[in-house]
Amino acid sequence: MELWYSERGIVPGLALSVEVSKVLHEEQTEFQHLAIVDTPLYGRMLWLDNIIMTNIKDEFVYHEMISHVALNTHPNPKKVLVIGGGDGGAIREIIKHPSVEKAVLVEIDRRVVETSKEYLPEIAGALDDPKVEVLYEDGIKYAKEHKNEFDVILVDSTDPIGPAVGLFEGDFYKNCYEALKEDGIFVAQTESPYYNEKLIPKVQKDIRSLYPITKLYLAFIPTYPGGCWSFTMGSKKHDPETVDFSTRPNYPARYYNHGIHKAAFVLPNFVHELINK
Ligand code: AAT
Repeated sequence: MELWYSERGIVPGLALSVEVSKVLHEEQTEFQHLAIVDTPLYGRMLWLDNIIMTNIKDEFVYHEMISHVALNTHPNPKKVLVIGGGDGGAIREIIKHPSVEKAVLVEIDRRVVETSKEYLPEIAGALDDPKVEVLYEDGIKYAKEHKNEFDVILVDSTDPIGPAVGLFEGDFYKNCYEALKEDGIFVAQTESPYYNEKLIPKVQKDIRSLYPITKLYLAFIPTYPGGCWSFTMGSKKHDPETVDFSTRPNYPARYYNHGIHKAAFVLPNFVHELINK
């Protein structure tokens, strides 16, 4: 008997289906339905509420691109905050930067972290690094309670449903702005330009109202709807498009390089239109 898992409902009219060879773990946590499955195509996968979060085959694209663009734009990032991202992939990338002294992960669902450590050590392995602090609380509340503290804030959130709705709202963005230092940089995953025609311009507007430098950049992720994925950056001082790469660290990466960093800001016309709506 073949078993297939389908991501359905988040983009109306679309199903993203993957053959599953083995279901390793399923539970209803306090916040969401969590599943870990093995698949022939993507290797091990983490699903939340029947939506694909990450998998062994393509996770490097998302985790490198949510992290390294901001971390190389900032000349000396020391303290970094990740909101969401309980699988630990963004944290693994952040601590590759030698200037980083502390990375704080604020994940609402403890079970995502615990399960990722157990079943996805390739992704979650860095969560035990001494530079990393893992807190189990709502990122919306955490951002409100911290001022002038971080060089970089990354929002590695689920889609704008359930506990993540507030992570796409103006008040949260304002609190993140205030939690950043005077030359801080903010990045949020902002979904697919094909299917989120309302969300992307709304986030652009919110971020533009706060930061002098606001940009959208893209990466290609086969397991997220549309395959073409967007990240929105707000920067108080440093322009991601004029980075002096000769002063930036070298570290191993599979997707990110300096050419990709520059190219990611080159947008197709329809995406330009979307962000200027
Ligand atoms: N690294 C890719 C995986 C994710 S998971 C996003 C995480 O955000 C989940 O573990 C979820 O529990 C957490 N989260 C949701 N809301 C909050 C909140 N309010 N505070 C803190 N953490 C939160 C991203 C996948 C993107 C999927 C694209 N389709």
